[in-house]
Amino acid sequence: MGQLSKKIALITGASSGIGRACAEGFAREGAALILVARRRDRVRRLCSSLERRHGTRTLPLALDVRDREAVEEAIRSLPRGWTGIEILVNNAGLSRGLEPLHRGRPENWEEMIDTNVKGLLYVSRAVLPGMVKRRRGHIVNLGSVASHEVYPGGNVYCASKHAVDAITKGMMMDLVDTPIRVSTVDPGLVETEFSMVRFDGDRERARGTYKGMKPLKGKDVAEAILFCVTRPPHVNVNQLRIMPTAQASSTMVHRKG
Ligand code: NDP
Ligand code: 8X3
Repeated sequence: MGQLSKKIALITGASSGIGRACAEGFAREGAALILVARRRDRVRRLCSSLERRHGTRTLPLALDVRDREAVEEAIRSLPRGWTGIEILVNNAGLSRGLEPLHRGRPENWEEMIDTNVKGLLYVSRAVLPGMVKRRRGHIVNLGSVASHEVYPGGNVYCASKHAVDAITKGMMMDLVDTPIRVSTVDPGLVETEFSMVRFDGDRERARGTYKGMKPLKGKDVAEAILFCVTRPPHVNVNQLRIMPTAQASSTMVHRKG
């Protein structure tokens, strides 16, 4: 029996990186998983693989979290046996570009704000009423070191993660008279597809982000998230910051060579 035995968890951004590692970790602990991302094939393959390897009960959900109506409809029409979501991991997110604001692309700003801020709000708004009604639930938001610091070129991405921090704190206040818990897990550099997305598929530039240092892996962050959701009901981990040992802040990273 795992620590999350039969609990239903919905993880957004499960097709890659931290979300995918979370799905693996939650599956090992016996959770039933609703896995959300836009890349339908990846999510389906992951679900089949978790079912085969861990006997996990899974529901793949191809969904763009920026589409408010689609999010509402998907949560409203969850099949029988999937409606009692106990854990929501708001992980879907991305950065686009690293230009100074005066050279930035407004369509990149929109994509980051629509995904990292509005997408998180839409999914939370759709899932939370059920949690409040059942008086059970835990929401884990993926923040970042960028929720607390700003770095050159990080302008709008950092603003979106500062917003995640404010929303998390607001949720804690709004839910303080319920048993529902809210946490934010805020990593430093994690080697995922994040930098490939930020630099529009430029592999060399993406690799440069982690050059000469050992970044976190998705699994390291997934373990931190698992820690949050496996505490006793009276314990809420408000915020968990996790960095590579070679990173002291957004801008201070020790690199060899
Ligand atoms: P990845 O690029 O590896 O994964 C991002 C995930 O988000 C993918 O599964 C992607 O799936 C999904 N996603 C993106 N946009 C949408 C959307 N509109 N609707 C649904 N799903 C979407 O990056 P990470 O795993 O690193 O990022 C996960 C989270 O962690 C993000 O919120 C990021 O800001 C945060 N973070 C990352 C850090 C890092 O250094 N990597 C550090 C700190 C925080 P698909 O494309 O299939 O939709
Ligand atoms: C992602 C890590 O340092 O690029 O949130 O902001 S960083």
